[in-house]
Amino acid sequence: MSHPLTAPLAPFVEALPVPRRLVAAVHEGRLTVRMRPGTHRFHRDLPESTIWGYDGTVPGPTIEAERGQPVTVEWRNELDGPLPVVVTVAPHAADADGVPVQCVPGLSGGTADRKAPALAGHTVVHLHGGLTPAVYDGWAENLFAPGQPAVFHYPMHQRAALLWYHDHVMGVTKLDVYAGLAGLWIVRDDHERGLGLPEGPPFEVPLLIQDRNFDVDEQGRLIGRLVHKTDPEVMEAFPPFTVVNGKVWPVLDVRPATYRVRAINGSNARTYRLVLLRDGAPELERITQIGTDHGLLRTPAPVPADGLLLASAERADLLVDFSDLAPGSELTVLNTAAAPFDGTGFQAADAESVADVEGLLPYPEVLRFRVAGDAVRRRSIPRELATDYEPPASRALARARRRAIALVERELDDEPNMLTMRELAVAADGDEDGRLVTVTDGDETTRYRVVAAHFEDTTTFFPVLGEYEVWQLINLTGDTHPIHLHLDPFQILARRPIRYEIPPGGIGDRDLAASINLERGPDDELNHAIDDNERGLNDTVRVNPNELVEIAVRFTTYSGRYMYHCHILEHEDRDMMRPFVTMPAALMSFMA
Ligand SMILES: [Cu+2]
Repeated sequence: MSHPLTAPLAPFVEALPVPRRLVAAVHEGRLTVRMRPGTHRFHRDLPESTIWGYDGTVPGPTIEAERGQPVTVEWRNELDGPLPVVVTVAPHAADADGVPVQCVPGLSGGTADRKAPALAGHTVVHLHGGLTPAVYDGWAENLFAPGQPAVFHYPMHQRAALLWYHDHVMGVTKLDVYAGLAGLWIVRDDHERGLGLPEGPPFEVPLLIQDRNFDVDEQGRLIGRLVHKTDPEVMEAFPPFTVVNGKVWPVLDVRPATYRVRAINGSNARTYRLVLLRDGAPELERITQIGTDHGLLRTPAPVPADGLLLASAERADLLVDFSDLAPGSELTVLNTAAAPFDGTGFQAADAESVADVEGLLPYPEVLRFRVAGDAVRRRSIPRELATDYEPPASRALARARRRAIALVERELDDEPNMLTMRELAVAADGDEDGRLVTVTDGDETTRYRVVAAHFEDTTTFFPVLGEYEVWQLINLTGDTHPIHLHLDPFQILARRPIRYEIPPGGIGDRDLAASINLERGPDDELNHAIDDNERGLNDTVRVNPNELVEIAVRFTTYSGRYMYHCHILEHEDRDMMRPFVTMPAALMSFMA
C-alpha cells in the first residue's frame, strides 16, 4: 500500500445537490429535454467546467413517471461542438514520482486526442432499465445529429424502480456520458406507495456516483476542463475525484430519521464498494437494502459485510437509519474498491486506511452525512416487499434455451487490448477442428465453437418472447465485468468458480480455444457467492474473474433488435457488446 496523496480539493464542504425533478404527470406525460452545452461547477474551489448535459445540467433532471402511464420525451439535440472533454492517453502509466498518472489531474505528458474535438454531437438516448420498444431503446448506431428530431415513447408498463437515461453512441458512449449526458429516471407505483416508503425530498435522496478528472494550468493549478485520461497499461479511465450528483465529495445534512437512499454507479469504469463509517468504525447495520436494479426485493437484505458493491450501472434502493443519532453526528461514506476491480474483498473495518494509489484509489471519500435538526419518528421497515416475482421454477428452467458467452481480452500490438464477447454454440459431433471451447462440469464435457465475436457479426441470439432462457457468462479475463442486458430484467441463478486454460495464441480475432473446468482453481480466493442483496430483478450483473455466472432471463413484451454489453463504457465502446433479437413464438418457424 502506498502513501495517500494530498487532496487538491477540500472534501465535505459543499451541499449535495439534488437534481431538478421533472414529474411526467405534471406535464401530461409529454416532456421536452434539451441536450445542450452548459457550464457546471464540480467543486467550490474549481473554475466552471464546460459540459454537455440534458437540459444543460449535470446530472440531467430526474424524470419521475408512474407505472402504466406512458411518457413521451422529445430529446432535442442542441449540442454544439467541440466535445467539452480533453481525451488523452498518457505516455507512461506512472509519473516521475512513481504515482500512477490516473491518480493525478492534468494530461501527464499526453497529447490531446485530435479526433475527439471533431465529434459533432451525434447522440442517441438509452433509458437503462426501461421496458422500451426497440425503436425507442437507443440502438447505438441509430444516431441523431444536432437539429434532428428524436421523439421517443416509453410505455412504462414496468415495476417501480430507479432507472437512468444516458447517451449510447457507438464508440463514444464513454466520452458523451463523461461530458455529462446522464440523468435519473424513477418509476413509481401503488404497490410501493402502499409500503409507506419515503417519496421525494427530503427523505428520498438519489445518489448518482461518478468519477471525474480535470486539467491543470501551467502552474499545476486545477482548472475545470474535464479530462478523460488512460495510460499504456490501463485502457479504462479511473479518475481520482468522486462526484455525487455533480459535486466532488459533497455533504448532506440529514435529520435523525430514516432516509431512502437510491444509489447508482454512473461511472465509466470504476466499481465502488461503499462503507458507512462513524468515528472510523463501519456502521453498515444502519443500511437495509430494499431494492435492486429493477425495483423492490422480496424481502429486505443486509448489505454484504465488506460493503455495498456497485459496478457501473448497478443500482441499490436503501433505507439508512439515522434516527438514534444526536445532532452533530457525522457519517462518512468511503469507497474501498481498488481499480480495475477484480472482485477482491476488503474488510470494512480497515476502510479508513484504504487510500491506495497503486489501486487507483487515491481518495476513497465519496460523501458525508451530517445529522442536524429535530428527530423524526423512526420508520419501520416492511418485512415483505415485492410479491410480484419469484425465483424461476426449476421446471421452467429445465426446458429453457441455454446460451453461453465467453468474455475475453485480446492483446494487440501497439494498441489497447480488445475486450470482446464470444458467443458460443454447441459444436457438431464431427467437429474436431482445434479451435474449440470445452466446458467440463464433473463427468460432463460440452464442446463449443465461437459463432460470433464482434458487434457487427451476424446475430445468433433470437430469444422467444415469454420463454425463459439461461445465459452463462464465462469470464476468461482478469477483471470483473458488469454485464448489462437491455429490455427485461433477469435473476442471477448461480456464481460458480472456474479454472481455465487458454493455449498460446488461443484468442484469435474471431475464434477461441479454451478448456474450462467448473471447479475452483488453487489460487482463487474469491468466494463466488450470490449475495442476499443480489437476489432481485437485475439488469446488470458483475462477472468476476475465474467465474461463470448463470442468469435466467425472460423477454416478455417487445420484439426487436436490442443489445447486451459490458457496462464498463471503455469496454462497450471497444467491442464488448453484441445484439440479440427478441421474437414472437409464432414468427420463429417463418425465419429462413
Ligand atoms: Cu468489461
